[in-house]
Amino acid sequence: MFVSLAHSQAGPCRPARLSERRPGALQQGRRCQKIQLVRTFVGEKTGAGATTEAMPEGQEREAAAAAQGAALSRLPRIPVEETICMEGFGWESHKNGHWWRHVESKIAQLKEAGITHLWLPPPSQSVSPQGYLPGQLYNLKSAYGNKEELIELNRKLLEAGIRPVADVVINHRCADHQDENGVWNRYGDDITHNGKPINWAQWAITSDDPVFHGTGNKDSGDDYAAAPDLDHHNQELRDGLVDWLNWLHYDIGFQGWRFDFVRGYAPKYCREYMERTIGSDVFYVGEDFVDLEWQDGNLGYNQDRARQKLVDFIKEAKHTTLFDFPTKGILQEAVKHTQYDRLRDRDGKAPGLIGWWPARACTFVDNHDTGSTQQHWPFPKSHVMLGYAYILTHPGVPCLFWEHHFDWGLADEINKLVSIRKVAGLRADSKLEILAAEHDMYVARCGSNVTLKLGPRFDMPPNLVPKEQDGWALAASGKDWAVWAKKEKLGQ
Ligand SMILES: [Ca+2]
Ligand SMILES: [Ca+2]
Repeated sequence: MFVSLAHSQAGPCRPARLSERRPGALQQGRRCQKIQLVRTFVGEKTGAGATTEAMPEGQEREAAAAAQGAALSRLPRIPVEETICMEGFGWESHKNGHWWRHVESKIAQLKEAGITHLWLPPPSQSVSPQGYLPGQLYNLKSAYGNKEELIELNRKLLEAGIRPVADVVINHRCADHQDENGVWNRYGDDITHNGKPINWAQWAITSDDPVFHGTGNKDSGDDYAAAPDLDHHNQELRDGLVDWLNWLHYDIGFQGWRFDFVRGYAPKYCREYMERTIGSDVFYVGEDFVDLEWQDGNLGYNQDRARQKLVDFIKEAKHTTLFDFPTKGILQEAVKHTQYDRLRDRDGKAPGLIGWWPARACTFVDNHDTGSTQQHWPFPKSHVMLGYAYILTHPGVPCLFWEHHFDWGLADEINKLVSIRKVAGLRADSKLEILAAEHDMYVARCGSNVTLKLGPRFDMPPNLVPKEQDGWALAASGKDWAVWAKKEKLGQ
């Protein structure tokens, strides 16, 4: 049996507040419950291709922004492989009312955490307070705060050496006005800005959107039920989005993009949005909550089709990483059922996206959808640190979660693992050697100087125990996990 993970795309699945405008989107939000995203994916495994560079647009705007006093400090680019990201919010962070200011108050702790990037929630005005039903893209008055507070937050993050990443929701956009049939498919553009106006009409909406009466081309990806899907085939629409992204970069201070619902449009457009804005060699991440395969309610051991789908997208989009949903799913099933043999595929590699394309895999334990207050697909609570021990000692770009740090009291333990990763020089593309993967024990060595053991088995085979005489020292441990590092790396 092939069972879809019912992808619950943040905002629209939750009832929006009645006081909010655009009832069209509100009504359609209920349809989201019925989405079944079951697809079959085929293709070939691939590695990274050659790079062709396109110059980002909008650099001249930097000087203009400086003249307006909005200049933001710039940070040197760091290799994507050395990125350590954190999701800087949970599902209900908007309830704080001043989230931008709240994050600003935590910058010292964020710096201590050793992160290089902080992913912030969608910044634009939105039908749903979480931000995933955006309307007026240039209006940055949101449930998280206002434009001035956001610029100030980004400026302070950059001063602290942390690059803010914007959550870019561009598969769909909620309209401001109804057409003659009462359908919400006409857009306003209420905020004065440079670049193309985005007061779009039905032409900007895909013609196969089942609800919003678009007259554009057919969707280049999946439809999102709760809102009008944008026609990314349309050059004028793409130009408008590029202008907006460049404004977010040059005027507001964002240094990377997290592409929401990236399965909703073609990877070539995703590539264009990177190349025409911040450019290549920068950390980006896309969210494709890919369907995993299940048999009789059990997660299949082989998730090649899921990771193949992710690889196919990355190959065409070229510059972005994707969230490694296969790794999360497999790891948490291994923990739940004591099936650590899941953690090695038939070729002896890691079974998630990190096994095939580690430099383009963004690993995580939970996010605002899977965990937080939604709990759609949470990692076993008792073993969250085991999850961090895995992602922080393994290849891939790790993405921490705000709530684990600030609400669960795990900051010290996670910081220690981040520190071990940095001191040992582990990167997204470090070599991984899986030494054992049995039902109750997993042992792996990453980058030749870090060893991880997972699972409840107490006695490791003597040949697998990292020995002091070989230069190993226990660096960190917790429930069912232990990490050793080479002593010279720990400064011992
Ligand atoms: Ca739609
Ligand atoms: Ca779409």
